Amino acid sequence: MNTFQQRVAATTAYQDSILTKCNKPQAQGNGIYDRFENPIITPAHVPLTWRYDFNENTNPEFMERIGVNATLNSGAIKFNDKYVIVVRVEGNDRKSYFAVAQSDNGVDNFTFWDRPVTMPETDRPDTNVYDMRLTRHEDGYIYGLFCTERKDLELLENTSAAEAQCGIARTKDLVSWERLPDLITYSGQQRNVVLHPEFVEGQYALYTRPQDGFISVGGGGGIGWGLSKTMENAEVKSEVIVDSKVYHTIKEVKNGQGPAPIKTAKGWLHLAHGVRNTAAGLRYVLYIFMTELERPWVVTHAPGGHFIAPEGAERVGDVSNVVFSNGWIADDNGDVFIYYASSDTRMHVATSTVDKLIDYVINTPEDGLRSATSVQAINQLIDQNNSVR
Ligand code: M1P
Repeated sequence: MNTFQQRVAATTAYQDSILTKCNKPQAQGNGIYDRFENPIITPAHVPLTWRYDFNENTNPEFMERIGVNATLNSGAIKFNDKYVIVVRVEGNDRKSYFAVAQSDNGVDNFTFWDRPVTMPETDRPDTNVYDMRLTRHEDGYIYGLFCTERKDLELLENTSAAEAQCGIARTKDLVSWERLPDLITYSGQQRNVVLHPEFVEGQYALYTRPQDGFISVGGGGGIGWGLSKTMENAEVKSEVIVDSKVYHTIKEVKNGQGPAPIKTAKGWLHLAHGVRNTAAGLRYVLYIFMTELERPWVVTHAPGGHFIAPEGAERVGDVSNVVFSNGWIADDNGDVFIYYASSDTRMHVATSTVDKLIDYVINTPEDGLRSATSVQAINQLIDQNNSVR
């Protein structure tokens, strides 16, 4: 075999070994959810035909031509009985694009569909698109809401000045996407916008994240809520804050809605990310809360602290000390698959059930916001335990 043939064989065999690897729950969980041993999607999962020129004449060394830097923040949906995620694939050129991958069991053997998503543009082309939230809406469409980033043209001399807004597309098959105009709000910028799956007061309902700048949410922030008469020209005229950022909590600096909430008998279950600052930079963790069924903008339960924080190898990557989720799937039998990215680098899954998550939101003490109240909560638990032991 010549170099080309050897490299094709070795590269293909390596990828096959990754694509067919089984995934098992980690040995010791916390009873709330199970983490899994292996990431579910990494750059090595991306099809070789997207990365390599397989023509021996033009690529005799079988060199990678188009590299993948990271596979992260993925939307998720059950589609044709498969666990389907719409992955944010980030190339070596720092541009992200969407690509669909599917698995039979939701925890391993994810394989990408034939091609990445061709996302139509508006008349203001996107520089970068990322972090799609999928919502199967009761109007019959699957919506993908994502961040569209463009250069801030008012600050041309600052090469980092950018503008984030909410891009909107819809589909029925996850292959052909109809791009709709970007969401209009009256906040400076938007990221982490999510469509609620049901009409509320006869209108489309959106979770927003108003922010003053591209990175900083400024003085306001929090997970917002607003209504729009249409998605063809979506406009949220006023936003109320559902869940604020709070001093000395896991969401002191900013927060954002994760995927669309899951409807349960007790209320809407929400997964979100909270951000705080540290000497080592921002730390992103996931948390859960519940809102009223009839008024999804009213919080009923807010367990204190994080639900999932970066652990072990998850702590290191392109943007270290980050976990981020914009996709989860609730099966009809109550199983829940939580898809999360670690350190803006690779995708993982954790599994739980709707019942466990309801138990968690109802029975985890709220953040009392002071060290003394944390100790009170522990003492109350010890007292309860002493009475039953
Ligand atoms: O780098 C961590 C995350 O930062 C942003 O999230 P947020 O807007 O809440 O700060 C996003 O760019 C997200 O993609 C990224 O994972």
